[in-house]
Amino acid sequence: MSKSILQNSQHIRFNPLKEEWILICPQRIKRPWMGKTEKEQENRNVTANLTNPLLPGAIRANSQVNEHYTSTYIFNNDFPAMLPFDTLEISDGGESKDDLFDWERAYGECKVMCFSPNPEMTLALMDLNSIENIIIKWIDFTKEMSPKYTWIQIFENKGEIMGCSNPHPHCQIWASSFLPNEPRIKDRSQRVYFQKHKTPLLLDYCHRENVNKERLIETNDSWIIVIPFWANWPFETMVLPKRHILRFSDMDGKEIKDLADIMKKLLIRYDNLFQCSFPYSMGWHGAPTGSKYLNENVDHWLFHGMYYPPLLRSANIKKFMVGYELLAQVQRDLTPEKAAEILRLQPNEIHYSKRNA
Ligand code: H2U
Repeated sequence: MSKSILQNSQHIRFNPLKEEWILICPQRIKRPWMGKTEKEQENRNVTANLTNPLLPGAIRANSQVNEHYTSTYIFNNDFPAMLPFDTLEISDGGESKDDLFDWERAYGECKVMCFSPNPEMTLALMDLNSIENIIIKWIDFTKEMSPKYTWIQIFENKGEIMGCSNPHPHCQIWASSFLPNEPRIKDRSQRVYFQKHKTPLLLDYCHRENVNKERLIETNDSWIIVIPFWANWPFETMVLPKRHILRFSDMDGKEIKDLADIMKKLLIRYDNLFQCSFPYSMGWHGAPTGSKYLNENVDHWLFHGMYYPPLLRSANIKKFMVGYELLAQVQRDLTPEKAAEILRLQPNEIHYSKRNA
């Protein structure tokens, strides 16, 4: 691979996981920006805001009252994106297999999980035991739901810029009877790679990135974090296990502790980068579940996490996925290697807000 071409000249790169190409144009980063800037910092001070429905004891939109929780708290989303299974009996079953108008009902369960009773807390500022506790809840929850659902998507939208409706620290869990697009494509690409190489695509990728180090941000005994070679978003990262873990449920105690540690380090680097509470969407992907996938060989899968932050040049200039991205394919100007270099320069232990404490 010519390092010089990849850093200095226009080229396209292939994402083998999603079977798509990305255009990289490093010289465009120098172009002047007179477009939209975001407002500096969202106001995280929501403690006194009694209308916050995620607070302990708060009354939610459907008039239910939250428990007076002291660590994490899970409740059913009052505006679920999917139909509960018990509506199956009363449904007309009316699905269609028409080639042009194909559709079926969307069954599933949607939950909201508060990370902390403190509305100003973020994962970057949380102590390691609390992060570990969140990971354990994610594991317990996926174990409980996986016999019933094909896909369990845990995701966190952080920051107004990412469409998050409430700054109170929380994530969502959407369990569905169907396999959504992203994991459906990843299932196919990893299966094809496994058939050809007899090893999992992402485990091979993890080992190559761990040796190469150019895109490596963090590493510990159990995990690495890289900016993928094919990353779409400027500071997008991927969390990969060093061992062949298929799903959340495969992690041992040491891997859980190491995951909490590496997540916190990444999030401190993110916040330090533009000295703001860094916005992102993040989530986890492992082998699909439900009776079909739990009973078949899914060794082509590797459990992994993704962070998609929208910011590009500063706390108030974001990357837009518009014209060429919508009509042709994603393009980026900051190379993944340069973005990794910039993130590695940030401290990963001390959060900028604690520097003078
Ligand atoms: P986001 O901030 O990522 O949108 O997640 C908050 C979720 O919380 C959202 O899906 C739910 C919304 O439907 N919610 C309730 O279920 N009840 C409420 O009273 C407020 C918000």
